[in-house]
Amino acid sequence: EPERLNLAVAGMTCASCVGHVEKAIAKLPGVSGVSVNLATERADVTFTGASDPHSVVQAIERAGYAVPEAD
Ligand code: 9UX
Repeated sequence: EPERLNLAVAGMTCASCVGHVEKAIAKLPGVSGVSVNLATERADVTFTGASDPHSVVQAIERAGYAVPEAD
């Protein structure tokens, strides 16, 4: 059963930023779907047990963006 995660992503200023974040998350093992929205500044991620929320946050940060503390 896939899990879903919806996270705020800070620092995206253009459409290419969206692509960078999506690509970074999609590479993670166990991620079966990712959709990043520039207007809402949120990422929706579908994943299985091979990944976890912390890995997703780390991937976003490695790509040069941030996940606000509250999210
Ligand atoms: Mo979004 Mo960038 O502008 O190098 S991809 S800022």
